Amino acid sequence: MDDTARLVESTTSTSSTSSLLLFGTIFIIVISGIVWIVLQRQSAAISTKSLALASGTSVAALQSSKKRSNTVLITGPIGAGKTALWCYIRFPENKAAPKTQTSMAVNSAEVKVGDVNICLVDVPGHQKHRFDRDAFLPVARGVVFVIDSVSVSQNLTSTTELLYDVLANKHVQQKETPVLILCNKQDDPSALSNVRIKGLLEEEIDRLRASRQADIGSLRNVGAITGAANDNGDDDDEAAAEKANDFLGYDGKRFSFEDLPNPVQINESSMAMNMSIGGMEQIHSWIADLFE
Ligand SMILES: Nc1nc2c(ncn2[C@@H]2O[C@H](COP(=O)(O)OP(=O)(O)OP(=O)(O)O)[C@@H](O)[C@H]2O)c(=O)[nH]1
Ligand SMILES: *[C@@H]1O[C@H](CO)[C@@H](O)[C@H](O)[C@H]1NC(C)=O
Ligand SMILES: *[C@@H]1O[C@H](CO)[C@@H](O)[C@H](O)[C@H]1NC(C)=O
Ligand SMILES: *[C@@H]1O[C@H](CO)[C@@H](O)[C@H](O)[C@H]1NC(C)=O
Ligand SMILES: [Mg+2]
Repeated sequence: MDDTARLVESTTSTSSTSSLLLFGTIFIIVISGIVWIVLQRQSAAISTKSLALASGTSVAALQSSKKRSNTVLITGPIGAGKTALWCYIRFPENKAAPKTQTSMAVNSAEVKVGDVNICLVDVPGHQKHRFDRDAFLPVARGVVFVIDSVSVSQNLTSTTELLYDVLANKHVQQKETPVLILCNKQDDPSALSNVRIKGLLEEEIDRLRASRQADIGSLRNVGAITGAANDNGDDDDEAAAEKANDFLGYDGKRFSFEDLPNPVQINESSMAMNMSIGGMEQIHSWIADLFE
């Protein structure tokens, strides 16, 4: 009897020790999570501030809800023609796109398109500006993703990764933000058509989403073995985990843009000529549709 009682007692104390350990571990994980979130917030805040300064707008103005609903964001890879498009919409009287150079800062301006006033934002394609892009995605009413139709097949993976980040963004998904993919530089004879580029992008997204799923699977295994106190590349792991959570389309079905909750339109454009390719009318009517 006594033995049994002692046995019971020792079992209880072992289980309370292990539950203490468990709580300790959970506590550490939660604290590191909070620290990570605070750090992320800070870097986002800093980049919002710097982009506001760069474009001559105050942070408060950028964050006001009125502006928010009017924002049309232009994004995409380096050299695709984002700044050319921004200039084209902003200065419609110019019949030829200006010679532009790689942008170092965000361009932002109030522009009247048809009957509506929009806040048109052009975020540079360089990877260091991804925080600027992520600061504008939650407030964007629509996103124009500009692609260089000439070099797209050589740069397919990097271009598709950028597009994936936009389409899988949780704000874009929740708000079902319309996305216009512009296959630009159609004046170039070696440019691929929008139909061809759509096929390439769908194929590549199909591949990317599978590898992102595989990444999160292996991350979970690594996490289980090494625990939370893994300080090499925690940020990257977290970023990868966030990306991998957003699986685009349906599992087991080949990816198609039509499977997304938000409307995605893929059109052709050229900034080099007088928009005779029909790009500008499409862009204007797509913008007008955002405000209906
Ligand atoms: N042929 C041709 N060239 C274009 C077209 N649009 C832009 N360009 C040229 O492509 C180059 C890059 O254009 P930008 O508008 O500066 O590219 P961007 O997307 O703003 O690039 P980043 O600011 O580096 O992210 C410039 O030399 C433009 O003149 C186009 O439709 N056709
Ligand atoms: C796209 O490809 C060209 C040539 O293949 C290369 O010079 C350029 O850096 C690439 N751009 C991006 C954004 O990867
Ligand atoms: C623009 O894109 C839409 C949807 O992707 C398509 O139906 C339409 O035909 C395109 N317009 C042109 C001129 O290619
Ligand atoms: C450009 O288009 C406008 C109409 O949108 C037209 O009046 C003008 O003549 C065109 N210019 C050239 C050089 O094609
Ligand atoms: Mg630019």
